Amino acid sequence: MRAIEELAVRYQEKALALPLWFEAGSLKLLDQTKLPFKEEINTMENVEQLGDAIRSMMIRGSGAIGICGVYGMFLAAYQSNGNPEAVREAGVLLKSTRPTAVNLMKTVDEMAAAVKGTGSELVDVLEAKAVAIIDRQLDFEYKLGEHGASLIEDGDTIMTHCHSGALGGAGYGGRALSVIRRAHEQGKNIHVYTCETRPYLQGARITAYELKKFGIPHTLITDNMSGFCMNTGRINKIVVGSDRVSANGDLANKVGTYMHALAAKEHGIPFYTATSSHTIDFDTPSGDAIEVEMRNSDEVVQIQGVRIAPEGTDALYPSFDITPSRLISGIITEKGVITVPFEQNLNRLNEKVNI
Ligand code: RI2
Repeated sequence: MRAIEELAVRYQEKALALPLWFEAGSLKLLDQTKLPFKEEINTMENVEQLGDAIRSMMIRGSGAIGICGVYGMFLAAYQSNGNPEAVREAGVLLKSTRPTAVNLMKTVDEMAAAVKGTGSELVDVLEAKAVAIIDRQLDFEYKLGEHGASLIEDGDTIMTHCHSGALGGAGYGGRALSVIRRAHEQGKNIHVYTCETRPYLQGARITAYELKKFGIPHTLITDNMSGFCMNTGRINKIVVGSDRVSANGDLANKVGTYMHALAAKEHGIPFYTATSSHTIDFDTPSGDAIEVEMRNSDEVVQIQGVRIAPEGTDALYPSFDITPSRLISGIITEKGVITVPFEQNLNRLNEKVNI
C-alpha cells in the first residue's frame, strides 16, 4: 500500500471525518451535497472530475478544498506516470474552481514548488509532499482547537455560521468546530447555535450533522434569528471559520458573517474567527482586495431544487462577505490567538513562522 493510502487508513482508525482520500488509483469523497440524508461516496477518476466536484460544492470549506489541491496535484502526477506538464495543468484547473478561499491556491503552489524530476521520482516526491501537507493541516486543527478552547468557558453558548468543521478540513474539526470539539472534550458544558446558512444550508445540513456526531448539544436557527438570540442573552460567544484573512485582519467568510459580527459588536459579544496561518494572505492588504465569488442565483430562488420565488424573480448570490477587523475580537490560529493591533501582530506571526 502506498503511503498516501496508508494516510487514509491511519485517519479512519482515529475516527476522523475524512472529506477526501486516495484509494486504488483514484480519489474518493463524501458528497457533501447529499448530507445529512445520505452518506454517499463518489469516485473522482481524474482532476477534471475533482474540479467539477469543487465547483458544485460536493466538497467545500476552505480547508477541504486546500486538501483537494494536494490530492489533485498528486493524482495528476500518478495518472500521467510522472509528467510535470500534466501536474502544471492540474494546478491551473484546480485554482480556477473557486476564487475566494486562499488555501487551495497555496496548496497547489506548494505542491507545484515540490515538483522534481519525471516518472516515478516525480510521483514519489509529490506523494511525500501530499502526506506532509495533510498531516500538517490535521496537526494545525488540533493546535488551533487547543488555543481556541482556552477562550471557551463552562456554560458558554457559542454561535457559528456556515460549516467550518471536520469535513471542511482535514478531519478533526476543521477550524471553528476544532475549537468547539476541543472545549467539549475538555468537559466544558457548552451549547452551540448553528445558523442555517442560506442559501446552501451548510449550517443546517453539515454543521448540525457533525455536532450530532460529536455529541455536542446544539440548536439550529435561521440566519435572521442571530440578532434576536444575541439580544435575548442566548449567545455569548461567536466562532466562525474564514476563507481568507487579509494582511490587516479583515476576513472573508460565508455571506451573513458580516451581519452577525455587526450585531455582536452592538451586544458586546466576542467574535472570533478560527483559522490556520495558511488562510492568512499577506499578499492581500485588506478585505476590499478579496475577490468575492458570485454563484448562480438559481441557488437563491430554489431550496434543494424546490422553487421558492415566482418565475422571473431576479436574485443575487454573493457566496461570501467581508468582515472588517474592527469587528473581530481575535483570530485563532495554530500558533495562538492574534488580537489587536491585527496588522502588526499578524506580521509578527509571519516573521516568526515560515508561513
Ligand atoms: P474553513 C465555507 O465556504 C464557509 O465560508 C465556511 O465558513 C468556510 O468555508 C470555512 O472554511 P463554502 O466552501 O475555515 O461552503 O472551515 O462556500 O476551512
